[in-house]
Amino acid sequence: MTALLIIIVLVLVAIAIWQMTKIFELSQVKSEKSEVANDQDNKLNGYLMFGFLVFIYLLTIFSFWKWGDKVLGTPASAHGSEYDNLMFISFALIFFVQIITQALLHYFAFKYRGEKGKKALFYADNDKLEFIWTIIPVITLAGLILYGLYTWTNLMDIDEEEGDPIIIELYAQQFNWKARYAGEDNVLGGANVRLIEIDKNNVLGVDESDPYAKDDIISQTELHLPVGRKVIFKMRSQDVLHSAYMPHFRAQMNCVPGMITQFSFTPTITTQEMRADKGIQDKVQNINKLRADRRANGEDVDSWEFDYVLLCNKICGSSHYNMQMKIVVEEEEEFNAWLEAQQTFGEQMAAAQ
Ligand SMILES: [Cu+2]
Repeated sequence: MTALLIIIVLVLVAIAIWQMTKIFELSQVKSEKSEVANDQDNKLNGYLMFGFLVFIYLLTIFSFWKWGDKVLGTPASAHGSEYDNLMFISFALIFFVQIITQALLHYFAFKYRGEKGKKALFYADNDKLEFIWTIIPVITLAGLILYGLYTWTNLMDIDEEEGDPIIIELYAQQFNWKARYAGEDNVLGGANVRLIEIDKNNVLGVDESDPYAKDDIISQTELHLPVGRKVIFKMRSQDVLHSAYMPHFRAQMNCVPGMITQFSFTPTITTQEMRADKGIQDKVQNINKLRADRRANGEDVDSWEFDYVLLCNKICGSSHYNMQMKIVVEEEEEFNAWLEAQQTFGEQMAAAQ
C-alpha cells in the first residue's frame, strides 16, 4: 500500500514539473532562440559524435587491459581447443567489423552534417552497391554458421559403441548434483522420479528390480573422472530446468525434467596437472590474496585450492548460485581405486532393508 502511494506521489510530482516547464516556456518572450539547428549546432554535434567514437574505442582498450585475463584459461578436454578456436574467430571477426564500421558511421555523420545552402543529394538506388553489401555479410555469416555446425557435430560425440566410453548420469535437483556411475556392466539401471524413496536413501529413484541397477554407484559429493577416457554424461532433472556447466572442459548441457539429455568429452588434464598451470596459479594467488585481506578483517575464510567444478548455469531458484559439485580428474588407477571403495546401489539397498 505504501509503495502504491509513493508511486502515485512520484507520478503527480512528475506531472507538476512537466506542467511548470510548459508554463515557463510559454511565458518566455520569443527571442533569437530557434528550434531549427544552425551551422554551429550541427558542427558541435558532429564533434560530439567524434568524441563518442573516441570514448567507445578507449572503453574497448580499457576493458581489454582491465579484464582481458578473465577469459577461460587452458581447456582441459579433448575438444576444448576446437571450441576455443570457434569462439576466438567469431570474436575477432565481430571486433574487426565493429572497429571499421563505427569509424565510418561517425565520420560520415560529421562529413554530411547540415550546412546552410547545402542540399541533400537525391540518390534512389545503386544495384551494384546493394549487391556488395548484401553478399559480403551473407558469405561471412554462412561461413561462420557452417564452421559452427561442423565444430558442434564434431564435439557432440555421444556414440556409445566408439572409444570405450564410461557412462555417468548427472542428476540435478534444487540445489545439488548427484552422479551415478553405470558400474561394471557400464549400463545405467532404469530410474524414475516416482521410485524415489527417501527412507531407503534412494534419492535418484533408481529401479531396484532392474538387474542393470545393482552395480550402479551413486556419488553424492564428488564427480571423479579418469583422464584420457571418453565420458558420456546422461543428464536428468528432478524438478526444474538446470544446466550442467563444466567451464574448464568447455561443456554445457541443459537438464530437463522428463527427459534425458547427453553430452560427452574426454578429460585431458588431471586436477594435479591443472594446479600447476600458470593461469590457474595466478588465479589462485589472486583469490587467496583477497581472502587473506578478509581474514585480516576478522572474517573466517579458508585459503582456496583449485578444483574443477560442475556448476548449474540456469537460474533455478534461490540457492542456484551455490549448486555445484567438485570434479576430480585423476589417473585411471586412482579412479578405479576410488570407484572400488564406493558402495554399489545393490549394497546400499541391502543395507537399508
Ligand atoms: Cu540449478
